[in-house]
Amino acid sequence: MAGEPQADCLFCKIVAGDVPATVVRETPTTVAFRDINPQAPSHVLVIPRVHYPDATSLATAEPQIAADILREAGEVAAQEKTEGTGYRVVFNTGTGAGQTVFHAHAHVLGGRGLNWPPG
Ligand code: DGP
Repeated sequence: MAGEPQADCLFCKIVAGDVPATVVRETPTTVAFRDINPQAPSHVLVIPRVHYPDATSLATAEPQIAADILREAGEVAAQEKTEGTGYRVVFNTGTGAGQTVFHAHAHVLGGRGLNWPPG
């Protein structure tokens, strides 16, 4: 059923506590944890507890939880003290855009100057 945990999903396992992660914030609908391969001094992933394969499918089915992800991205940035340098929220969507884990997630990057356009 839509939103249900998927047995073969890494991020569902992190939500369940079956795979360890360095969790920095939790809410009833979201979990935020440090990326295993950080691309900036602060690199945190914010994910919904429910399983949708990407941000667009999450926003279509559960718009309030998609909004929760964006609000939490800002809370993470504040907690990580990246306001001074700014921060970036990224939703890689599709393999061509670099998505490798097909459970919706926001990358929250900060702690250094961030170039535009990204690679
Ligand atoms: P993306 O490429 O946009 O699908 O981002 C997936 C991110 O997930 C990538 O930056 C690396 C991160 N990642 C992959 N496996 C693990 C893991 O086991 N633990 C943590 N904390 N992050 C992971």
